[in-house]
Amino acid sequence: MPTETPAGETGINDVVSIEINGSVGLIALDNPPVNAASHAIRSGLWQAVETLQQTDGVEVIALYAKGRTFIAGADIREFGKPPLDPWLPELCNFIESASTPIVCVLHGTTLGGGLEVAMSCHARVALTGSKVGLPEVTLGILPGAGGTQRAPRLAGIATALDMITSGKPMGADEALANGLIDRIAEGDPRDVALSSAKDLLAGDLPNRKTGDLTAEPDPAAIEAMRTKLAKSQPLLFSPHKCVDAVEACHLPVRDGMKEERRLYEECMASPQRAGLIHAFFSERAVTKIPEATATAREINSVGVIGGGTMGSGIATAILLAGLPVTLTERDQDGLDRGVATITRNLDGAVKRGKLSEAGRDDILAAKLGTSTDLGALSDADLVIEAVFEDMGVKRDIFQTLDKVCKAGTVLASNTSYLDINEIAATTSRPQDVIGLHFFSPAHVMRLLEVVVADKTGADVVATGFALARKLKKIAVRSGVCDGFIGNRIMTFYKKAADYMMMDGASPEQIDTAMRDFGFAMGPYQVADLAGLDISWAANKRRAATRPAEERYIPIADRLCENGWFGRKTGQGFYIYDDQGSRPNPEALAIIDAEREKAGVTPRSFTEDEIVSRFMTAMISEAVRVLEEGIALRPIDIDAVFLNGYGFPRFRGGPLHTADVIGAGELVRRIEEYAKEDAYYWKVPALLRQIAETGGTFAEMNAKG
Ligand code: 3H9
Repeated sequence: MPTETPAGETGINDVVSIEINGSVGLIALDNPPVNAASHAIRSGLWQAVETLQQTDGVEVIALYAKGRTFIAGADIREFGKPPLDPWLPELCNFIESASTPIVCVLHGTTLGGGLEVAMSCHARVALTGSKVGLPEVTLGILPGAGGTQRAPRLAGIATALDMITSGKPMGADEALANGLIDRIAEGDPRDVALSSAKDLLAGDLPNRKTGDLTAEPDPAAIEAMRTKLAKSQPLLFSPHKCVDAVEACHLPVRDGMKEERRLYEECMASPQRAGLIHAFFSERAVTKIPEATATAREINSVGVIGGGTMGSGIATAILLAGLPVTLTERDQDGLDRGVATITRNLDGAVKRGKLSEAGRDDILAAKLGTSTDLGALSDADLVIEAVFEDMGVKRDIFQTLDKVCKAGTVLASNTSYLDINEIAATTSRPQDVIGLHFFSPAHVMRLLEVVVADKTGADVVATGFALARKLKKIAVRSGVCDGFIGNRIMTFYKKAADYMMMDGASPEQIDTAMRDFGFAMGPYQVADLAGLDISWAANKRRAATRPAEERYIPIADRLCENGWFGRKTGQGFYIYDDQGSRPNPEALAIIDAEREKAGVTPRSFTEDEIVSRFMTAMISEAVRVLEEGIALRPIDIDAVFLNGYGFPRFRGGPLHTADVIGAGELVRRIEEYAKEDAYYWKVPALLRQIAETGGTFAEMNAKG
């Protein structure tokens, strides 16, 4: 049914319109925010091509999109729902077989199904600065609308394999060099569509059906990719299927697409697909917070207090985002160390191609200031304190900041555990005080916990989220508790690991089991990396309030008493030297001695039991964090673990995993484990309720 559209355009439906301009039939797509190929886009586009093909005088069709991008992919929100005709593969084949030549104009990010539509057109023009890619693999699937068949025909098998198995987009220049597009142009999508259509008609642009081309056979590239993936991604499902699909490109295009469809369906049915798509939406949903409508304060200058690893990493992240930073330390030595760390971090960014040498020199010369006086921060819009975890020291700093900073400065603490309410109460402006908890290395890790205290102003919360956007980080809102969302849950599940270690599992066995589950590192590798002295300090702080019923495992403390703090001292649970790392026999001897002292007869653990206890502990504390309102929704917890704790992305996060295991099974496990330790293993009320009502955490997410 045609709808109202701007002059000259006829609406095919709400999101697709056509316009006749001489011999050119223009098709415009308008489906904000990213022109996803929804059912309306697919059916509208089909109808638009059909209409224009049958329109007298139209000799060429040009397809473009309005808004910020050409089609950024199939509409992921439709996945899992009953498919509605026309399917994207059919639409692509229909476009390719059109009797009237079709050119498309790409701008923004033409991804997945968007690039598949483009590759089905007879010519492609991309606007300067645009990107193209086939990121399906990051969602646990493969390009399912001919992408695995047409990309190798245009770009060659080796390039197609790289782009499809990595999911990484490429710039227009690279796409042109690889043959994925035919031209780069400047201008407005509609204007370029019009001029490109005329060029296609005049023979100034190639007019080809991609499916008619053949891809040069390259069995070596296929084998090399299989070998690489077997090593680098042994746990993932879809990258391997991507290779199988590309291998079918020697078949006629329609036959190859049948094989592609079969493999696509296998990926769609895989639980990894559900986990990866959950991860994608979680990372976007976390920005939906109660303070989202408040206006963020403007941040043009930042002060960072503390030049240790954390403070220097935070300063680096902010400098890389283009903001000036004043770093303060207690003395010149501290400042020198901080500047040296920042310089090393920036050198690393240059090496990784994230920054030019001139850019680094400019940052060091013009953007980074230093001082040993907190008074130097009087004019900063935001100050982030990153000194060691001592409430007394933090109080002194915030009292001074209260005196020296201008009105309206956002005063943030990077504390990992301490009470932001208590810190805020030391100032006369608690509304300006917030927790900004970065993860080390702060210029690399994507997570930022924005910790909202009782009196934090809504605009200050919005400022934390705006800062995260500027730093390209994922901000998650957390309430105040010991350790906030992430460290609180980690402290709890780390105990489950320690109990298994005490009862008979070795640290290496536990680490291996969790790596096989998909974690980047096991808990003892993480502890060694973070520094055992850090948790030792926290253990001492908590000792006075530790309930008598709690089973306490002092093994890591014993290691620290020997001066073994993990990686930084060359040994902890593992030994670190030129040959890499290996289990520390002296740590194993300490474990044996502690077992004997406690009268524990070690027993054996299977990998399944280790994973089960570890994950059940993680999930039960995650549910308590949710019950107490520390996290807004299950997805906030999932986003924290995916981005700050190396949680396997294909498993979607702890509470997505809880849905996979099932609340009933989790309750059963906790009750079983509680027979040995009823203090540690308790069923959270919310988990029991979900188990009894047959609900899921996904339903809680959907309610928001
Ligand atoms: C595919 O194509 C399969 C085919 O091969 C086969 C089919 C048979 N669908 O990221 P942003 C939403 S699979 C639905 O914040 P940015 C997103 O949730 C697809 N919704 O913006 C958010 O919504 P909200 C392959 C989508 O500018 C809003 O758009 N394509 C989709 O930072 C803005 O997103 C991909 O994997 C979608 N496809 O980044 C591309 N994409 O405002 C996935 C986005 O309600 N998308 N939304 O939270 C991206 O990588 C980024 O969104 C993009 C824009 C780079 C496009």
